[in-house]
Amino acid sequence: MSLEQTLILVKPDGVQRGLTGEIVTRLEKRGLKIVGAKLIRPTRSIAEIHYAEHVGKPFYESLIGFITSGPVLAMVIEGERAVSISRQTIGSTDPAEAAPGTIRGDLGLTVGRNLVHGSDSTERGKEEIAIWFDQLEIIEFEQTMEPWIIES
Ligand code: D4T
Repeated sequence: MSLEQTLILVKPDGVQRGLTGEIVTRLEKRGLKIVGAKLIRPTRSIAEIHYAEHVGKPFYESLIGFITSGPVLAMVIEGERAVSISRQTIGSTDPAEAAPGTIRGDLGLTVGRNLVHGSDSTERGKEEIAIWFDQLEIIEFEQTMEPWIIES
């Protein structure tokens, strides 16, 4: 068992296109559990902290402009190997290269409008959750269906 938490953001394009439900559904159907969720209009300051690793890259300014352009649905998602499983469900960074069946492969076209963010490691997941959520906003609870998803 490797129970993990990861940060998922439905980016402004996903919210504006009315795809939040579709994206949440795909993650939930995979067996992942939402333990925190809120709609936020990101400030430049939170965007700069979140995307600090990309400072200086050619796409940095457009990335910051995009993520602050409208509300995002921020979620803490928990489950068995939640980091890698959610990234697999999300698909490759560039939707043009993302496999059909993934969120980006089915719903996206270009890298600058790739709909959703997912932490890329468990360590990074912890850091990103701390950027976007207070501990009190994360609710630990059991779903009775869990034995039907995860073999103990
Ligand atoms: P996020 O962080 O949004 O889940 O994306 P990834 O983890 O899949 O990819 P990333 O960190 O390499 O890129 C962060 C973010 O920048 C956008 N981007 C990326 C862009 O607009 N142009 C580019 O050339 C690249 C590489 C898309 C995702």
